[in-house]
Amino acid sequence: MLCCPHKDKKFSQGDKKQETLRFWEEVSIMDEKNIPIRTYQVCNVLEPSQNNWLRTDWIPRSGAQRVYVEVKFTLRDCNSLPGVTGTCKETFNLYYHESNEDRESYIKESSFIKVDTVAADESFTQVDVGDRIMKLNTEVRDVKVTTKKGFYLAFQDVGACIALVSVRVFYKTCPLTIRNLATFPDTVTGADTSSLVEVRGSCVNRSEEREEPKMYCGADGEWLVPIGGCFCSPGYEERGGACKACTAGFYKARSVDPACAKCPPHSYSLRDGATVCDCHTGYFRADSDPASMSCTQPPSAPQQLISVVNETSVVLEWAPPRRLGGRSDAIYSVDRLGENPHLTHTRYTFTVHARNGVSRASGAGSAPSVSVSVTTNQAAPSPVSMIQVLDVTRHSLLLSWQQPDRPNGVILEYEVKFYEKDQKERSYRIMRTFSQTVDVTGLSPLTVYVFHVRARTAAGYGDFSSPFEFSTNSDPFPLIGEGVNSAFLLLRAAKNIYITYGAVQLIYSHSSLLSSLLSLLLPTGVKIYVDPFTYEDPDQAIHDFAKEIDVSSIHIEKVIGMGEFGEVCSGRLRLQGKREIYVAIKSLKAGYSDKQRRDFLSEASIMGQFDHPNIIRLEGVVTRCKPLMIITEYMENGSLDAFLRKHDGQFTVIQLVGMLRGIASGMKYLSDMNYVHRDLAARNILVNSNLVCKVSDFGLSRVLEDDPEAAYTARVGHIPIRWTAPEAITYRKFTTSSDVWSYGIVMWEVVSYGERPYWDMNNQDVMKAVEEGYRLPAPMDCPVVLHQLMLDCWERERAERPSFSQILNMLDKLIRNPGTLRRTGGDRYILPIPTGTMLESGLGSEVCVSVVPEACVPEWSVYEWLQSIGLEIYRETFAAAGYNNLESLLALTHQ
Ligand code: ACK
Repeated sequence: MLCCPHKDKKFSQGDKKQETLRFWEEVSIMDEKNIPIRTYQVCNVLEPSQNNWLRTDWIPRSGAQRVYVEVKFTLRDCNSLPGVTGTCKETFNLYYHESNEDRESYIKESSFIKVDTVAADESFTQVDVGDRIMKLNTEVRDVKVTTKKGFYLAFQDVGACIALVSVRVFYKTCPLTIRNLATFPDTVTGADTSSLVEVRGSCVNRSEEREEPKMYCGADGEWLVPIGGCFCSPGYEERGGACKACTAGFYKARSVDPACAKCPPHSYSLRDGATVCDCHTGYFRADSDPASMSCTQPPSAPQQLISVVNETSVVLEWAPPRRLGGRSDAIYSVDRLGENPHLTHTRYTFTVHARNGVSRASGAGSAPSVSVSVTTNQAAPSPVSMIQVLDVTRHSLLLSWQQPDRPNGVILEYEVKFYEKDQKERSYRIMRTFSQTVDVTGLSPLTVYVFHVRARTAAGYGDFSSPFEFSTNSDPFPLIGEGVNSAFLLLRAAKNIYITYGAVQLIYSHSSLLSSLLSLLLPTGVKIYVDPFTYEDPDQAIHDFAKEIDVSSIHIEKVIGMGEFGEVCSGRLRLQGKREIYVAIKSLKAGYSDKQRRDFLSEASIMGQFDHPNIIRLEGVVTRCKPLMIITEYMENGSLDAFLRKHDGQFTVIQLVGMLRGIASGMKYLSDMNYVHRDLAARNILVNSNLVCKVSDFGLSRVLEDDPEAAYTARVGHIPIRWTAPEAITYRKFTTSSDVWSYGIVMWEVVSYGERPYWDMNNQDVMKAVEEGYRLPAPMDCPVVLHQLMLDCWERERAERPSFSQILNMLDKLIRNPGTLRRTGGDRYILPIPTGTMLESGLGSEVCVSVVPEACVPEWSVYEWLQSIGLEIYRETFAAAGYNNLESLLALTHQ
């Protein structure tokens, strides 16, 4: 604590001489330990228009981009100075001037740029050395210095009574660190308070790159978002952040192996750093054996070889060797001594050898073997050369064939072997017949079967014919009825073509049929969103869901922004018999295509189905004259992200939670309607003058991806990576649960007052980091419970994320018990990043990356289908009635 810097020269009580400092002066004083220190003081409080400057020497910036200036000073309270009127001030100004020169003797005041006006937290009223009444103030300001080699600081006094005690100028770095076996150097932070410096790490000694190691150095000197890393090289393992050699008796073969392992049986390592263990004498390792496998031996000879002669064929049988050598890959080879196998009365000697994977490595000459001699008798018939089909039905094939060219005796019977082509020979059937035809029955309709035929004489079976393929006929088409039947036919079509995105999407059908289908299945009172793209005629959808407004009742006032299709204006709407209201008017710019018209109006068809205080309300549309317009309620504070940035730090936590509650309530309503938003982000939330937040933007992006055509062409969809759940990015699984993920990101945006999620990281790194388990840290002053709720929304498994109804309950509870919002996490923290597989790639762009839509939609279970239409409670009922797949639903009757 400093003692009394103003002692010598300031006003002191009872001192009538009023000795005053005219300019900044260097004054020696004693600190509280009576050690002399130097201060700069000024105190011209009686004279108006003071402008006294004090400047530092040139300060080299040494690579820093943002410097911090910590000023310690004392300041006299004007009220405590007798006789002082309006001239006395209680602040001073801090300035800086960037320069390459360290010898500028005179710098014009006007070339200094103001950093801030600095006021004291504590001023003092009396000089009383003994009581230590004077208070030392410490204020820190930061300033971006990027243009020159160094800078000067200056202090401008405009009539205060101040003593500058110390000025400390510093910059921040993220300190040298090792993460995931990569070293990251001491790194100077970026120029702006929200900028991140991307730093590549280098693998520590004896390690190699797993994936390029990277981290970001945050403005406050903290390392953020480690990605990638290194593995210890073969022969080394991680110990205490370094790679240490495996000790004798241990080895590590691959860098991906987590640690050194004990040598496997029958092997050893004598030196440190072994990548593989050597085999004991008499034991071997095959080239393809992994280093983790025991060393093994070749097998002994096969045992108990016996032969069974069937006219001209011989069946040999033997038992495995007594010693398999510790392996399971024994193979046998048979050598034959003697000519022409199909001749009668020939003597042969067969030798069976046993080998395994280390037979070659063992260097032993011939493989251990066992032999047997046999004599054959008569030649078998030659193969049947052609099979024909005489008749086909849905379940049978009538086949015929010719006798073999060389029967070599009287044919006793034919054997027909056949199987479904798809099944290959995994399961086959055999039929025997004396004639040259067979009626094969019990077959499945519209299935390809493969047939082989062989003949048998007294000499045994000949070889099978080559394969012949024949297909059965298809089932006839089911009857198409009226009413209920057509609804189920549509259900079948829907299953085959496209069921997706939370509603049954029936393509090429009229929505009234959809309604009839749903009315059969839905309990009354459940309202389900109908996708306007299921309408054959898009104008029909607009007329079903939106009111046509006469253009004369709209009064456009000014342009407030640009939308996807053209300008967004504000204005007034006066409908007959109603009071005038403020509205937002989106218009479709001239020269649009049919498709653009349809896409533009689809937003109104979607919005028109919703009626909720947290969903932007559609007033109506203008489609009968040009330009086409969509009229919605007016939201005075515009979009939420810009609004929060403009009012950084100005709301209470309860106000922020109130906004989040509104958004959650709107999203619960949408999810109850089975509508999946897919682009939930603060930029798509609008705020009115009462701070009520409403979900908006039911526009184009979904339409593109939902387009059934798009699924079958290489059409490219746009996904806002930072807001989108991993499963929606990787395989387009957009569900209410992926909306919940986005909601978690919106929470983060709100609590951080519109900060960009994942700051200025690129999309590819965001995907990788999220995939590796990284989650956004709690924003400054974020209540722990809110961050926990965000983390719950970002569960990798979508089934584990909360529902909007649970989120809403949670927020209501927090609002009722604001005490729970008081605990904040303090410092930011980084979640550990588990190692795992990485996303292969992503194409980076500012907000969106392009993905090629999937070519087909996975088949749904009955449960998934029920879930998609909000009727999962009937799961048991359906299952109990035996409806286990969508196909089985086709058999449902109205009764
Ligand atoms: O952030 P903003 O002011 O809020 O800029 C965008 C712009 O139009 C383009 O979308 C604003 N906007 C859109 N709809 C409305 C509305 N219903 N009320 C007020 N502003 C709106 C949005």
